[in-house]
Amino acid sequence: MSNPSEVEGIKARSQFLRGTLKESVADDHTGAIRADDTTIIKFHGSYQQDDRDLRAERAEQKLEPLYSFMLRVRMPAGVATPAQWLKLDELARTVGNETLKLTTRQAFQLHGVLKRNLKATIQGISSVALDTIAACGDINRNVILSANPEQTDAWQQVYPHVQAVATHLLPKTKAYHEIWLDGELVEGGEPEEEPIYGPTYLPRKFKTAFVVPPVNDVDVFAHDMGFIAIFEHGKLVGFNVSVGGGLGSTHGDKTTYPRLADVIGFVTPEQLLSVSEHILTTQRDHGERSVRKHARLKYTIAKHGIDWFKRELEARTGFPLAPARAFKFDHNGDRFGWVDGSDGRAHLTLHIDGGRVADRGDKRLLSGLREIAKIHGGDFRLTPNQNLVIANVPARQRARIDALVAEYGLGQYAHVTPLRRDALACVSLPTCSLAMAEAERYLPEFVGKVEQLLQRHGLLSFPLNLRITGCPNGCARPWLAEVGLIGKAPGRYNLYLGGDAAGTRFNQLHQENIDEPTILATLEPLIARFAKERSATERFGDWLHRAQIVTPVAA
Ligand code: SRM
Ligand code: SF4
Repeated sequence: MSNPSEVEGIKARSQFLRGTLKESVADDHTGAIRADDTTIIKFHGSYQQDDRDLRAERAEQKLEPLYSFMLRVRMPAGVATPAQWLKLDELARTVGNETLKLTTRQAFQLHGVLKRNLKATIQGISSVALDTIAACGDINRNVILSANPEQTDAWQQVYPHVQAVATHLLPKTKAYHEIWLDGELVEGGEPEEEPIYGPTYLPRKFKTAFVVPPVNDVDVFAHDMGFIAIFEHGKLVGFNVSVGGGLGSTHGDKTTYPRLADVIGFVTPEQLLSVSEHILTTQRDHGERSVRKHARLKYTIAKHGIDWFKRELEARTGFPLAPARAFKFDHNGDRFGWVDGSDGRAHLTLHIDGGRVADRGDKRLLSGLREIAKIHGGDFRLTPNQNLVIANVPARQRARIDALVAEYGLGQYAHVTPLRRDALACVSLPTCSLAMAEAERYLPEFVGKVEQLLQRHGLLSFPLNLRITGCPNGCARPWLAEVGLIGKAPGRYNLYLGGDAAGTRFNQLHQENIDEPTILATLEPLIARFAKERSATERFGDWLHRAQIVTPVAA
């Protein structure tokens, strides 16, 4: 067996996620933290970053990079109260970069927090009963759930199970409280135990999603562990279980690849916690710990086989999984606009370009949502597609919220094309250290160019699922789009075509390392043919298969 990776050593030595973080944060000679602590701080929900737009200039001036920290707030199912929104808004304006980022996994990110402000910021987050623990790192991350307000009754039945699994799989170390919240020092960490994780936690990140069919807004098959809610006569009876999804890969390395999860059976709500724990411990014990790029659950399953995995899981839980129940997905985006709930309350889903809540020109999203939070009598739900639901609005507040939406330019959902409304891009430059090309900053401009193509062929009001990422880690789930662009180098992307509209089929590499004119020149004749050849309800991704421009591949 090969030696454990360096990260395994850092975790083992960290005494349950302490490392030397306290000392690192206290050191005012540098804006950075010690190298080993950059691994440990991820488990506390933060990444050390530097502004890549300024890197070269600062190096020329012989200055250290402009280090700052991204903080990711863990919020099961993406639910936030108005008070929580207002606190995050305040932090974004006072210690962040004056933006709030809504992520593809229903979390908030603050960017640009300087080291000297980290502790107070985490304390601020804690003051409204939120935290950042386990939002990143080799551990079960934020547990997500469909946000579709058309299914409020189903959502209410599933939500307590999301919270239960999220809480059950949290780390038990007190390091977070000790370092950030001035909790009592647990000397050296000796008395602590991590009954589920053990001292080295998981081999790699681990992601859990719950989904309520027929909407697959969470892209459940992209997750390590998925629970597909099954209802009979409107009552939740249990969950189909899926395992082994994941999207990250490395350009040119065929041993890394995206993989769609397998559905392995059905469990009742009573069996859920045991199953979730033992899926995780199977990966804990059998996942790769030497080569990190092979360490996700998808590779463990690919290595041992899905039948082995199921047997191992059943041996650990002590009960067999029942056969999976029938289900069907029809769409993996969000539903926009107002929806009336069954309890007299209404829900408004807003489109947020790139998930970036900021004040830019006449779109004053940060200010507008602050004003809404001040009067809102319900809550907020972040969607898994970087959008936002103003949820549970009492009938009397609807007109006031509509007025604020209009005043602050938040009503894009009603005016933009379906292409723009559903398009996704990851953060990428300037904060992401792994970015090879632009994504979030490029999306609005690129969408405009594709809109021109669609308009020329009479398809401007037609839905087309487009996703862009700055590298093949796949943070905006580009492999599940009808058209996916994956960054290769500045201004150059790999073009992927042929995903479906329900997040159940991967697209495929069509052209490699091409620039914008080539991408548009490649898309135009396909869109022109599609306009002529499509059947009434056919989507672009499905037509690409029917026309044999792309051919199916195994998951
Ligand atoms: Fe991601 C790493 C941003 C969802 C796969 N992701 C990163 C980092 C932390 C870069 C880094 O390691 O230094 C990015 C921070 C950028 C920044 O400046 O904020 C980053 N990922 C994001 C977010 C914010 C994208 C967004 O625009 O919304 C999403 C945060 C989700 C959250 O709230 O937790 C985000 N990342 C995803 C997804 C989508 C999903 O999970 O549904 C994926 C693909 C699914 C998967 O995990 O396989 C994803 N991110 C990755 C990977 C590749 C993992 C792999 O198995 O190879 C990395 C790199 C890594 O882990 O080494 C990564
Ligand atoms: Fe960064 Fe790549 Fe993720 Fe985009 S896909 S946020 S560039 S790691």
